[in-house]
Amino acid sequence: MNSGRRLVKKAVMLLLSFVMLLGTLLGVSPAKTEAAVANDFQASVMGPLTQVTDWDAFKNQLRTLKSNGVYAITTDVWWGLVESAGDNQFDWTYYKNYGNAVREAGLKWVPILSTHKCGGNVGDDCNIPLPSWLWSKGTADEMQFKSETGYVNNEAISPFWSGIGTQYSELYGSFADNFASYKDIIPKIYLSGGPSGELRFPSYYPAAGWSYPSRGKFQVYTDTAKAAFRTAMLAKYGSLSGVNSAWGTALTGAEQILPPGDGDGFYTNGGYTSAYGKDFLRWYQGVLENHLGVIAAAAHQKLDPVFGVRIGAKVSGVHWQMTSPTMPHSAEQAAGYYDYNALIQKFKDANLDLTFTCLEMYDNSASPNYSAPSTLVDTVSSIANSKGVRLNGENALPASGTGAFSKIEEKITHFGYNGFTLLRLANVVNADGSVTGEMANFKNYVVKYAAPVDPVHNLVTVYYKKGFATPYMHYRPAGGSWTTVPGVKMTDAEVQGYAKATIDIGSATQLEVAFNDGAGQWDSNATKNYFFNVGTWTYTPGTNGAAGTIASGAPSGGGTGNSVTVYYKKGFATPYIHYRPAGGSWTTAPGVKMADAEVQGYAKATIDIGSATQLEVAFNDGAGQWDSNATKNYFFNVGTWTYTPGTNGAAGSIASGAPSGGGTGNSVTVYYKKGFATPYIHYRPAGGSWTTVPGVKMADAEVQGYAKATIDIGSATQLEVAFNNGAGQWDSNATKNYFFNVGTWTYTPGTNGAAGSITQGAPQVALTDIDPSGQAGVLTWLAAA
Ligand SMILES: [Ca+2]
Repeated sequence: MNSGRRLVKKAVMLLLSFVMLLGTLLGVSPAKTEAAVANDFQASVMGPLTQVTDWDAFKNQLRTLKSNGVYAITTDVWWGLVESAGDNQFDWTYYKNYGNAVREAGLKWVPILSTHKCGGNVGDDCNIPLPSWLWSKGTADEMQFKSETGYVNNEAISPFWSGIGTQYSELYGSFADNFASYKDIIPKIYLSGGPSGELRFPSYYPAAGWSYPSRGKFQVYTDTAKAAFRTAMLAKYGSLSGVNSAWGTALTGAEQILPPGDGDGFYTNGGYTSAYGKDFLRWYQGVLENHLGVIAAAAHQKLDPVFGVRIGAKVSGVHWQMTSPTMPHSAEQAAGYYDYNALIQKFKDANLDLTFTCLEMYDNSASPNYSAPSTLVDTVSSIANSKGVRLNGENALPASGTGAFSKIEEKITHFGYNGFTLLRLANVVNADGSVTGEMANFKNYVVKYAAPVDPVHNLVTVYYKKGFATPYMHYRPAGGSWTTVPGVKMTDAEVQGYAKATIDIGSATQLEVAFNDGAGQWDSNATKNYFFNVGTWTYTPGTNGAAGTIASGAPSGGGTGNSVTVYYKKGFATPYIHYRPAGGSWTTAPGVKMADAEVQGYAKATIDIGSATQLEVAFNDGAGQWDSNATKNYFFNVGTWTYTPGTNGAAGSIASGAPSGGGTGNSVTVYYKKGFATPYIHYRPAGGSWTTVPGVKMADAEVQGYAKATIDIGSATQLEVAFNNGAGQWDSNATKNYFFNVGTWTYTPGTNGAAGSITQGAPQVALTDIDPSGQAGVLTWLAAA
């Protein structure tokens, strides 16, 4: 017995050393010479499973997370809540309230698109089944799991049901449609791959009679599942005789190709080491791999164009029975984990991040648990490192004390984790918003590794309807200090009859205002201050000293009118757009200079045409040279368009939408925090050719203090970059290139030649300080005031 255990352990060690050796030989492993997390590491916390009812108390808890350095809260977005009324009848109200609360607290929000049931598993304190209408879409045999002992489980839809891709795709698509305006707070999205949100079979379900540390049950005993196994084996070996020959069996009919009839015996009689056993276990895991491919494809199609963030899925840490002398790895195998190398390769192929759990646990290899979670975390993390799969960690059970948290620290630093998500909010924050005794451990062992996040810049824009001819705004961020009376003079707005100011209130969430004329006369007889939440508002004074009123949004005729965005493919190096709204007045020639677009090689302008429905345009170079020999004006409907000039004075062409960056391939957007005043990006798609030094000059981003480039890398999945100033000076003493996966990233140079850091997503500045004319933004005005 003992020697058997040692052998298994030895085999695991050998596998480990082999994986590490392989990584070293191939030079692909980000294995660290010194222990370190990844440079974009962030610490997050899981939200409660139960629904929030007291939003103010919840926001208090979130602010406590924020003030303790936590980056994001992860939230199960329950399918059974949002699509319960009927197929494609979505109600996202609750989660919009949730996103608003997260935004107000200054945190990021990581939604988990939870296509599994809430309730029935370890730690579940909720009961949200899947939408009931779902079960009429197919038969129970297709849609549910059935175990060795005949237990039917509906925690998640069986991967064998052919309708799963459609339903998931509809859910993902509706989420994207409804949460596009929350893009600024969503740095990552998780998919649920099965029960408890994990890519696995429901093999260890208490309601089915399972208790720790028993191995669990195989789950492929519906007719649909058995038929799939039969079909796969006949396809693999060509015929029944081929199957018999491979397995050393004498089956007389294909219907005899079956999953193990006696799960315990499959192990105790050694069947799991037979050709049949290996084929079965490989196929069983393959069902999960295929499922992961289906949901990843749907998610990338629906979510990538809207959010452009990393998508992740979760593998369960099935750590018991690993070293059992009679049933080694039987619990993992019933869950669907037979070959972690192949499983993690599927994450790589599907372009998904991997979340793995039980980072807080210690090995306890004694009978009857045969539990080796720490060894398991090492195995899975090493494989992910060697493949370049990004890792996020979780604890399996509520973490308590320095033992658990220091174990987490050991794992995240040894394997360069990109994130850690603590289970769960109540573990570190009390209901009243105060911290629990575990918060200090969480900070000391985990949060302290988080990459610094740029300070929050909440912006409030106030339009003031005149009223005072030269209005002043005396203000303070809620809880902050007042300006000196009379405050700041408001500037004339782009809408006739209004003045306007945009105020950066930092991490505050409200602006308190008293309006005056700069000469001692106050609004509403000086009896009232006004409060504005983050966002854009229009204030109309009352008459005869009465209190004024506040409406949401810009005044009509301003930002709420019809809008046309035109991308101009250069063409003229500094193009101008001379225009009028259909039926309206022309700009004075040459019109407005177009700003550089976020896509290389394009300029861009967004024009408010009020209630008009078309924009008429003539392009020119600002110096008397007109497009298409000045023979033609162009008409753009409301929306976004890309204009490409003709050659030799011929008329240009108009395509719907923004430019793709020059192709239909994968796209990487990099924000560069200045740093070099005029940064250049020298790059190549992974495995491809470098640009000619110094590379491409980065355009100013729509966010103050940043430059930006969007690069099409075709079918490559990574962009390799070296930054420089276009004049021979390179970032980080020219010692380091940077790698960016598909998506949007923000790069911050290091100081004194040190390497820079990369964080996911656009910079954390609200995007309202955009100025399409390319002139100074409102923040500049603030600085001058
Ligand atoms: Ca649907």
